[in-house]
Amino acid sequence: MQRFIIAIFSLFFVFACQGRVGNNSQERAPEPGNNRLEPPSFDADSAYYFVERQVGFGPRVPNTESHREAGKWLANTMQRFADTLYLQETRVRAYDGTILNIKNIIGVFQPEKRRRILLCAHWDSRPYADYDPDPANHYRPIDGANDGASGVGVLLEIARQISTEKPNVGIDIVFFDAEDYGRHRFSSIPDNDSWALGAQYWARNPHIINYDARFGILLDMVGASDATFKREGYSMMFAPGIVRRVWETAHRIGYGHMFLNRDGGLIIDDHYYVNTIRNIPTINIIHQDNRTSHGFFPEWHTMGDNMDVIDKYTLKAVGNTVLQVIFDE
Ligand code: AHN
Ligand code: ZN
Repeated sequence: MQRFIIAIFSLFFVFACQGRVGNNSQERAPEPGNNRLEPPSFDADSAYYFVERQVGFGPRVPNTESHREAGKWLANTMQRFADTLYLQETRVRAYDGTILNIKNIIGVFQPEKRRRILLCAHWDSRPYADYDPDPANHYRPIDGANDGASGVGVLLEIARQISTEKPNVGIDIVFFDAEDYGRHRFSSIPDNDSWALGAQYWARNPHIINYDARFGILLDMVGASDATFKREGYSMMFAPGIVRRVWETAHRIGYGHMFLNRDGGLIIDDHYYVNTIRNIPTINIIHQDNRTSHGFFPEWHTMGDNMDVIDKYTLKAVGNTVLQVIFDE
């Protein structure tokens, strides 16, 4: 840990504490240039373990002990793999007035590279199972094994892979906090940008001033069995070329049965704010399923979103696709 910089901002309801925690960058060989690289193979057992570890802390709801402990573990784990770790700690105001202590966790790989790709997922889990079939659960927090932990698990495994096998581009992995503190479905309070609070904060206050990337990929609900990914609406609006590239890559390496050439819905998620506030063309790989009323996987926002829904094959399909895309750069 060579450097530690703390900056304190104070906005309306927002304080910030931003720390650069550690730097393991070493001397490097000259830029490899444009040689085609073979991606490493994604280890689905390792990704599954990363999902299981997160869920083991309990629901990762801001302002709880489980959230704090999981946040520490995620930061430590990312620090083992990344060249530089940034922690962005702040307070945001939820739709119901609760002040949430949140932490965005950012791992930077090959910071010297100018061409960069952003990969992201949310690490918090929802405070309420408001779609649970049993009304007694409607105000209980969820494990969020798929909704939250799966995207982070896939990205931690990608982080582990690229710590030793380096692509031609720099990679920034951001774990956003407080994505899932959005308005309870039975609340009378209006929903004004109540989702993706960590992403909204980061988009206005990136870890590096004027941070930019060629494009971004958000992973959300990428671990359930029989997952299908449709072309999400805001991804098509802001980054249609990236959707095409990622879907073509998935088809090329054998996952065409999951990455469907069909249009899905418009989903307000972390990528919406990365696109609209930060102007980085960012897509969302998100499991959409027309067979449910809400359009997501059946256990979405229920107590059933636990380790039982996680399928290593889905983690592997998404992990290998994203690895292939970044190694094709
Ligand atoms: C809305 O339902 C508005 N957005 C869904 C975003 C989300 C929730 N992703 C995971 N959980
Ligand atoms: Zn959710």
